[in-house]
Formats: sequence, structure tokens, C-alpha cells
Amino acid sequence: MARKPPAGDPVQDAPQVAGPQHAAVGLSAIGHTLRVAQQQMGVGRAARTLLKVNQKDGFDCPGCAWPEGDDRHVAEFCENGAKAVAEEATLRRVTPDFFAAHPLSDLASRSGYWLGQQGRITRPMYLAEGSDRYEPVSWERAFAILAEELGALDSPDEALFYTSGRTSNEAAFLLQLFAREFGTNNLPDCSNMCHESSGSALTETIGIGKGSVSLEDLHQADLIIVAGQNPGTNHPRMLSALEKAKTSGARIISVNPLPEAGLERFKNPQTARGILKGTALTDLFLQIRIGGDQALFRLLGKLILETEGAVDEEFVREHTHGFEDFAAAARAADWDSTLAATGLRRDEIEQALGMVLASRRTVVCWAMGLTQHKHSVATIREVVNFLLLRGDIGRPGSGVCPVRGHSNVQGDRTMGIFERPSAAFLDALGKEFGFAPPRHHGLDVVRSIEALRDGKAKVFFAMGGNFVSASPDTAVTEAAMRRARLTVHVSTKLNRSHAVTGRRALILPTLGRTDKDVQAGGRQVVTVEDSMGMVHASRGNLPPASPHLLSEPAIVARMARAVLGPASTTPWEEFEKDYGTIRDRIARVVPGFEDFNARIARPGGFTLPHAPRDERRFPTATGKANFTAAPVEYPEIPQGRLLLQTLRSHDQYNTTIYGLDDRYRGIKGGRRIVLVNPEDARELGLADGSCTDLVGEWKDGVERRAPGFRVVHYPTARGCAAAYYPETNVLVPLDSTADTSNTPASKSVIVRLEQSPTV
Ligand SMILES: Nc1nc2c(c(=O)[nH]1)N[C@H]1C(S)=C(S)[C@@H](COP(=O)(O)OP(=O)(O)OC[C@H]3O[C@@H](n4cnc5c(=O)[nH]c(N)nc54)[C@H](O)[C@@H]3O)O[C@H]1N2
Ligand SMILES: Nc1nc2c(c(=O)[nH]1)N[C@H]1C(S)=C(S)[C@@H](COP(=O)(O)OP(=O)(O)OC[C@H]3O[C@@H](n4cnc5c(=O)[nH]c(N)nc54)[C@H](O)[C@@H]3O)O[C@H]1N2
Ligand SMILES: [Mo]
Repeated sequence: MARKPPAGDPVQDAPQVAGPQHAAVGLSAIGHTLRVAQQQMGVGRAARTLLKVNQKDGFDCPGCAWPEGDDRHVAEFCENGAKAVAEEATLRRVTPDFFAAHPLSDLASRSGYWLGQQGRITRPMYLAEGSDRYEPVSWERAFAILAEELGALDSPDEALFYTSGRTSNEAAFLLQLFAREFGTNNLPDCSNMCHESSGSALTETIGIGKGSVSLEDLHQADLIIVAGQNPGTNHPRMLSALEKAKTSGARIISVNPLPEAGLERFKNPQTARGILKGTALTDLFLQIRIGGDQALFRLLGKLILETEGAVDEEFVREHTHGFEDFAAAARAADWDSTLAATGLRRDEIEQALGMVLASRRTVVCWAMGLTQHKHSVATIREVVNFLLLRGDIGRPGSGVCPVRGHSNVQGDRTMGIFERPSAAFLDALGKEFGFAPPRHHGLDVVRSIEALRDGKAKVFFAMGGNFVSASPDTAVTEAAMRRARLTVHVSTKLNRSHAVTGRRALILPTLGRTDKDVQAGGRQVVTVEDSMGMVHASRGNLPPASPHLLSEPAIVARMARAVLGPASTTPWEEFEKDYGTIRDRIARVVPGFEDFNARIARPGGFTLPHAPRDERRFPTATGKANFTAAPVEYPEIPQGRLLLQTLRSHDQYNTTIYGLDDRYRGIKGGRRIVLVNPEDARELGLADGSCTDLVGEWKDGVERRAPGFRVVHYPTARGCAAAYYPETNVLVPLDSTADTSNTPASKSVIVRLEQSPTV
């Protein structure tokens, strides 16, 4: 029974505004879950599928990367996980007839929401040069086209292989192996736009670019600081962990320019108390100005230094390096500039300090609110300084907790999806497969766009994702993509990247997490790594969306055979038949995966080693945890302008739009809204409900305009504004990126608001 696609585009974008809510989840979330699941899947399929989410014999939720605990509920998912599952397990289908009816120009005129709602792609499709329509193509011909275009390049570095973070460990390992046998390290990934700043900062300071806490640590913490993260929407299962910590006496400080409902109160639908009353989560809300976090943590560092007995001197002496330089910089911090940078009051910071000093075990959690600024790497290093002072790394109940986004984004990096791989990784890979991997670094996302723009890259291949919508500077990115000779997308669902193509284009439809994966060697499982370094198996249980789909590992294996031919001695056919043979190789190349196949057979999987967490050993250049002393930065907001952050609504998964509501923020029926502090709005003459264009201001003088946004008076921090991504990506300049990590600064965009006639 195929479900009907929704009515045609353009989507009515007529937002209604009711004001922010003060609690998250509860029974209404269950109602939303069931409605969405039923619309996409029907009742029986919805129940069968949702009961397998995150179970030990089921599949890993394709939503976020939050880990599962040991004691699992029958329904171990959240509203937004259910939406992610429903989007994938939908009964709607995109067939060759659909492409016959919708030429490229038509697809390019549709919203991302409409494209996504059409359903699962069922056949490989090819757009020939000069044609305005995708046509069905056989898999053999598709791989032949790839081989022809890759073979025609002057250098392997003219090819780009992008990965989005849903890709399994097995597929990711094969893709990086293929790219390197082909001869390039051009392996940009969504991480470049996401937690790259965390990876850069943590690798330098603690020696490993991953978080140092387990769920158990969170449950045991005395103090949890949640900075720049909206877990009620983006990691709803984290609320259960915060609730558990609170029940054991933890206190929570939220640092955010927005009051986010999920951090105020959690109504746990699994308990009677939760349904009725809920648990208050945040004890202290620091409503910080966008970009003020480095200044805040630096001042806290100074205040800790000035408090008798507050520094863990033994830890600092035994395990750290660079303390003196840091202490000198911290002592120079002053109240006035910190209050200006943060927009906070002195008594609020003093209250935070009191809570910090009262805690023996502190965890700092963060996400995109810290990673997507010019000074993000410095900000996260400052978080590390703060924790090091109190000895809060490598001790139970404390540590760094960068909360990852995509469900396997951390695993993809572990598997070698990285444009700047370590020499040790390349040595192991080359030795195992008998070839000489390229040693020069490849291109990240921003540099890939520049290479396409400048005609230096000619073939773009994406393992999932929606590159043109997720990337910054939409107009520049789209023009760059159109210059490619060939663009290839391995995808489950349609998105804008299929409509903005190179001269030739391929869509290669693939299995998702929920689909049963049967190969010549029998039924397969894949593996993923969560945000806390736990690796476990994932098995889909639904019949695939179409008999013509290939799995991601099969697509890479066949591409490799077509492109590399007999020159490659890698057993690609074996890999495709039995993913266990891929895991045997991963076990020999990637540290921590010894005995991989045996260990994933155990329910719940296994935890990867993490030297700082496990042994207080810091594999950095100095052999110690490094204090750093970067100058404090924060964005200056020119007169009459606002600092815009681009963020997620409750009804989206990155560029996949599930619906037009943002329930917890009280927005309904539209996405073109901009949240502005009422005082700022008054000063700027922006009435609530009026219509405005957002105009980006950047040093290159280019005018970047996002037209037609409804002004919403909202309690965000002074000088700040917020609007949804990806509609606002057009405003983020390609060269406005974080120092060191090169992550687009999509949370710090200077804008002016220009009244426009209509919404
Ligand atoms: N349902 C759902 N789940 C998701 C996703 C999704 O789109 N939908 N996306 C997944 C992915 S890939 C990721 S990376 C994560 C993203 O998870 P989040 O990082 O929670 O996502 P954002 O919506 O970008 O929210 C950023 C938060 O940081 C705050 N913030 C912005 N600027 C600053 C600042 O300068 N300082 C501080 N302290 N706070 C700031 C914002 O107000 C907001 O609360 O979620 C993952 N999970
Ligand atoms: N302005 C602004 N820009 C941002 C951000 C922001 O906060 N503000 N956030 C950034 C962040 S944190 C991230 S992670 C990126 C996200 O960037 P991406 O990961 O590139 O984008 P997604 O929207 O997650 O990709 C969705 C597409 O993935 C495909 N897909 C889904 N499941 C599967 C699967 O199992 N296999 C395959 N092969 N394909 C699948 C579908 O076709 C779907 O349309 O965006 C970044 N861009
Ligand atoms: Mo992300």
C-alpha cells in the first residue's frame, strides 16, 4: 500500500507564534510520534519498526549519536528518533515515473521539505550531459560512468569523496580505502561542519579528539554544565541521563542565548511522575551572548585560581603542561570585559562559581553552540583548561562531553574518513593492503567547495548527506557544484543535492539502517560507534524499499572494482559478500578493534579505549594534558546589527524537514522566522509579526540576502538573533570559518534586518 505524497509545492510558510514552552517531551510528544509514524508507515509497520530501535537485537536509531544505557526500555527511542525512523521506513516511493514527470528544472524549484516527502528512491538514475531529466540506469552502466570520469582526471586529487555521518563503520572503512587506493585523501565529511572544532581542540589538549565520559560518569556527576546545546530537540534521550543525574543530586548549569524548554523541565514519558509533573533540570541558566563562552570559562578559570585550595595541584603537577602560561593569561581576565563579552551579570557568574567550587565531579557537555564560531577551537580549549584546573578529566563522574550529531559520525572518523589522516593510520592501512597511500593532506568541506569553484576538482561523490544544502554560502556552493563534470549521490531520499548537479549526475539508491541487508554470504549486520565510544551492531529488519537497492558497502566495493580494476589486490568481492571480512581487516588496521567480530556478537557491543579516561594518560606531543593560553575573543556586533545563529527547529533532521512546527519554541506552520530580543526589536523598529529580509554583512562586501522572514519577539540574549538552517545558509560566507578547524562559523553571522513588504 503506497502512501500518497503530500500536496504540491510551494509549501505554505505562514508561521503562527504562541511563545516558548517550559517543559519538554511528556505525553504530547508520544502523540506526535505516533502521528508521524502512522502517516509515513501505517500502524502495523510503525509498531514493528519502532520496537526494534536501539534494542540489542535491533538497529541503531538513525537519529542522533547519544548512547544507549544497559537497562533498556521496550520503547528505547524518542519523538525525534521516531521521526528519523519514519522518514526512512516510509512507504512512499520515488520511482522512474516520478523522474519522468519532474524534469530537473522542476526539482530545482521545489523546497527541501517537498523533495524529502516524496519517499524512498527505488532505482539508480542517470542525468546525461545536456539532459533535463534523470533516467533509469543499470548499476553496471552507473559504475562504468564513474570509472570513465574518474579515469579521465589529470590527478586523483581532482576527485572528492564526501561522507555524511550515518554511514556504517564497514562502508566508511571501504570508502576511505578505495579513495586512498585511487590516490587521494580528499575525504571531506559532515564533521568538518560539525564537531571538527571539538576534535581539533581535544586532540591538541588531551591527545584524543573524542569525549572522555560514559553515561555512568554523567549519572555520577555533581555538576553538569550544558553549553551550546539543545538536547530537548536534538538529543532527547540525553534528558533521561540528566534526569538520572539530578535524582542522584547533581546540579545543572545551562549556558545558552536561548531558554530551551528541554533544559528547563523534562517530562519523562516512561514514568508516572514524569507524565504528571516532570523534573526540573536547570538550576542556573546563564543566558550568554552568542560567542561569549570563551570569556566566561576564562574568568571562571581566574576565579578558581584565586580561591584557596580550589586547584587540584597534584593533578596539575603530575599530568599537565603549560600551567604557568595559562595562569598568567587567566589572571589578566577582568570582570568588565567578561561582562561585555557574555552579557551576563556579575552575580550570575559568582553563583556559577559557587556551584563549580561545590562540585567534586564536573562534566561539560556541548554541541554546535560552541563549535561553529571563529574562535571555537580556542573556546573548547578553554573548557579543557577549566576542567584541568580541578582535575576533572580521567576521574569518574567528570570530563569532556562533546555531544555528537549524526549517529555514526564519530565512527566514520575512527574508520579513517579524514582528509588529514595520521601517518600511523596510513602506515597500517598500506601495510595491510599492500599499497602506498597518498601522504599529502586532502581537502575538507570548505576547501572542496573552493576547489570545485576554481575548477580544480571535477568529480564529486557523496556517501549520503545533502552537501549543497548543508554547506555554507549556498549561492557559491551551488555554482561550484554545477561546474563539476560528474556528481554522484548515494542516497536514500531525494534532496536538493540531486537537483543541483554537475554536467552529468548519478543517484545511487541505497539501504538505510532499518532495511534488512542480505548479501551472497547471508544476512549482514553493520556497526556504529556512539558519542561515548561504544561500538555495537545494527541490524535492519524491514524488507528493502526496492529490490534494486544496493547496500553502501556493496556500492563502494563495486565502484572500486570498476575503477581500480585488477590493479587492486584488495578482495572487494569478498568484502561485499560478507561484512565480517571487512571487520577482520578493521581489526588489523584500527587500534581498539582487536577481535572485532567476536566482540560485537556480545549484546551491547564494546567500548573503545580512551587513554585520558581510562588511565589518565595523555597521548599529546608533550605527553601531558596541555593547558593553552589563547587570547580571549568574542564577536563584536556593530551598531544597528544583530548576531545571527543558524539552528535547528524541532521538526527537522539537519536538511531533512519533517514538518513546519517548532513546538517547544511555540512556532507553528512555518520556518521563515527570525527570533529577536524584544528590546533590540524595539530599538531597530521591528514590530512582532513584521516582515524582514536578513542581509549578511561580511568583509568581502558581497550582499548575501535571505528574504521574507517574520520577526518573532523572543527572549534570546541581547544583540542576538536566531533563524533556521538550511534556509539561512545563504548568509554564511564560505571564508567565515573557525581558526584551525575551518568549520563554517554558522553560529556567528552579522546581519542587518531590512523591512520588506510581505511575508
Ligand atoms: N531531531 C534532530 N536531532 C539531531 C539533529 C537534527 O537536526 N534534528 N542534528 C544532529 C546533528 S548532525 C547535530 S551536530 C546535533 C546538533 O545539536 P545542537 O548543537 O543542539 O543543535 P543546534 O540547533 O544547532 O543548537 C545549538 C544550540 O546552541 C545554542 N547556541 C548558539 N550559539 C551559542 C553560543 O555562542 N554559546 C552558547 N553557549 N550557546 C549557543 C543555541 O541557542 C542552541 O540551543 O544534533 C543531532 N541530532
Ligand atoms: N547554517 C548551518 N549549516 C549547517 C549546520 C548548522 O547548524 N547551521 N550544521 C552542520 C552540521 S552539524 C552537519 S552534521 C551538516 C549535515 O550535513 P549532511 O550530513 O550532509 O546533511 P543531512 O541533512 O544530514 O543529509 C540528509 C540526506 O542524507 C541521505 N541519507 C539519509 N540516510 C541515509 C543513509 O542511511 N545512507 C545514505 N547513503 N544516505 C542517507 C538522505 O538522502 C538525506 O536527504 O550540516 C551542517 N550545516
Ligand atoms: Mo552535525
